[in-house]
Amino acid sequence: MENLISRIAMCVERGKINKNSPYPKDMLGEDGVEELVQQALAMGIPAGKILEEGLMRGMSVIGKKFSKNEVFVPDVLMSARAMNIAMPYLKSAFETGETKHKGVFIIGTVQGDLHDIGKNLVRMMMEGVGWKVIDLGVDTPPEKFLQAVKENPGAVVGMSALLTTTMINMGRAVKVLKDENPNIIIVVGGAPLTQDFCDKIGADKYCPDPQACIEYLDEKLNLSRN
Ligand code: B1M
Repeated sequence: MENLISRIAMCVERGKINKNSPYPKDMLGEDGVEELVQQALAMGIPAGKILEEGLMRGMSVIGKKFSKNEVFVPDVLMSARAMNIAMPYLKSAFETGETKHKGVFIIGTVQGDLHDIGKNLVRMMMEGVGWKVIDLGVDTPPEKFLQAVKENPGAVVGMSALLTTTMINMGRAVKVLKDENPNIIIVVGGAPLTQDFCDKIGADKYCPDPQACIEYLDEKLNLSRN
């Protein structure tokens, strides 16, 4: 079992998407993330373990290498694609089968920012615990968040930012939303954020990971007892 999890981590790190993927060349014809994740689920390995100890561990390794200029943008993109291919399989494993939604959760990566792996994880986990999620994608301008809220009164908004340069756009989006909807709940996340930054831009809660988001909203909206 540990071997399988380590292979998943290695395939994410190397950007090996699936068996048919021609990259990387030295792994031609070998199983990739898509096959290994399905095998792990079939063996009964919990989706959370596959996510944290396999996929996210591989992403963290490539992330550190990227920081040290040991790999380049295309390598990281391949890893991101390898990680994303696993999401639909994990999503169905996380699904609770609950039919009544907890509410509507609108999520997007803020304007100027193209990172979507963290956002996709939050989306998947929120759906898994029963939220109806509207995903606005990446590079989301404040007006797009506003429009989605108009179409879904009472929705909670989640924003993700991975760059110090795009955090400022998160502040703008929060202001636009709160000016028109003072009672709206906005949760924010992404590696460079802090609770202090969240307080400064007037969002409601900084969530370091998807679980924090789930727990905060359960408590705030008294949902865990429903
Ligand atoms: Co980018 N990138 N990147 N990148 N990239 C970082 C973020 C960086 C830290 C790497 C580095 O230099 N050390 C750095 C930012 C530096 C900074 O601002 N301080 C950086 C840079 C500089 C850039 C470019 C500018 C590089 C360039 O072009 N020269 C460029 C910017 C493009 C743009 O957005 N306009 C760029 C591009 C890319 C790729 C396209 C190659 C690719 C993104 C692919 C994709 O997302 N589809 C990429 C990647 C993959 C990374 C790293 C390696 C990994 C990010 C990631 O997906 N992590 C990253 C380095 C690193 O983090 N070590 C890096 C895994 C993911 C699960 O974690 O997103 O943090 P994360 O999400 C977590 C939590 O933060 C939280 O939950 C998740 C699970 O725990 N979370 C939330 C996230 N959002 C949340 C929302 C919530 C709640 C929790 O509520 C709503």
